[in-house]
Amino acid sequence: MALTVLATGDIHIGKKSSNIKYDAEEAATKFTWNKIVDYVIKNKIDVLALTGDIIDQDNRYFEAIGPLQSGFEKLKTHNISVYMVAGNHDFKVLPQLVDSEKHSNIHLLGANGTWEMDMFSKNGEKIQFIGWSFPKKYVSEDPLLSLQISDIDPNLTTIGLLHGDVGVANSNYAPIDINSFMSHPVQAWILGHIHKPEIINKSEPIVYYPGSPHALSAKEQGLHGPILLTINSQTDISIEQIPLSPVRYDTLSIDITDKTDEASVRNIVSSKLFEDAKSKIVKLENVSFLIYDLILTGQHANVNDLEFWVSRIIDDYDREMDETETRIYVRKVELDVRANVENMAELAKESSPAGVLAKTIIALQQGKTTEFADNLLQEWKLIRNSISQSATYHALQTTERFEIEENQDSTQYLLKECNRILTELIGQQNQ
Ligand SMILES: [Mn+2]
Repeated sequence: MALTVLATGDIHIGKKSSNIKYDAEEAATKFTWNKIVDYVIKNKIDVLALTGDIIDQDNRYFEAIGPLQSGFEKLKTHNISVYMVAGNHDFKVLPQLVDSEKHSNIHLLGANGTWEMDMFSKNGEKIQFIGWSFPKKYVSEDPLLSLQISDIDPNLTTIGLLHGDVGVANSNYAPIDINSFMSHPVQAWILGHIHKPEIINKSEPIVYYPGSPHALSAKEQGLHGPILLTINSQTDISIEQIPLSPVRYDTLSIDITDKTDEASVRNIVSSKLFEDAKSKIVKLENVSFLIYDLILTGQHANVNDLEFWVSRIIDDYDREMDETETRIYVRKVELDVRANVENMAELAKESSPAGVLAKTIIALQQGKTTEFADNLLQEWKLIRNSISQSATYHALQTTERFEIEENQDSTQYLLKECNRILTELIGQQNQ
């Protein structure tokens, strides 16, 4: 008989998803924690594995511990084991909770930053869980460098639980060298810290970020949910993502070329949104809120009108899918429209503002530049540097996947803005 492990991390119980229009219980991450517990019980899963940042010790701590403890109790009643490690957000509180609980089914591995192994066995089948927990908020050494457990049996399945930052050498959140995973007798590494689900290595060993099971903001797009490991043998482990997040964020691009009045813009937006949601319907069973960022592309003659129409889409669009009772609405609309100019090259010869813009657009599209663009980029760099060095942002200087936009992004941004302003200029001329 195969053993089953449901694995997840970064639940951040105590937090809520942003941009939820309604006062709904589904917005809170404790809702998803309860769903995970129910899923494990209903499907008779053998082990729940948690990879850290389960609760947020700085954020509504007292709101978080109640649901966590009652979940643990429910799991104990059903004789389900929990193996977990602490992350940078719960390094202090998780060991305290487990200690005071004295639940024989709950195992916190590697407290104080020391690797630890604990054996799970059921009907003669065994899994060795190894893990390392954050001992403090910031850790700048690779935890895998200190991994040495002498009593691992290489003939049994071993699963490693770890919270940290794979491939970010200067991270303050446990930088992990991807090559270090290979040099240990571990068949599957399940990680925490990164909220986007990501397969780092498919096999030998499996290295996997399940991601946050509950999408917290528009930065966490697409499908979210825990992963289910089915361990048929030491060399045969299958993985499946279980979409449990009640909130889903997505981005959709819509071409609005030739849609010159408000009604036709609304119609195309409305039908494309619904079409996209329909195409995901099998994945929407547990999704209560599907929240879109729209990007409108194509050619348009009047940005001012378009901006106004778009603001009404954000306010008004709200639709429920009958099949899944999913509410669909729009969080944000970005305009990425090109000016409706018949001959750009001809316009670029003019010395008028429209001509300068046209010349710059052509140059940027060809990977070149103009004096106008150079001056703007120079100015942008000065402002960016003064902002990033400002004392206000010193506290934010972490490596938690925080990167300042580089040149390519600034060129793209400039191109977009040139198109936008040119569209507006041309629109005014035509009025
Ligand atoms: Mn973390």
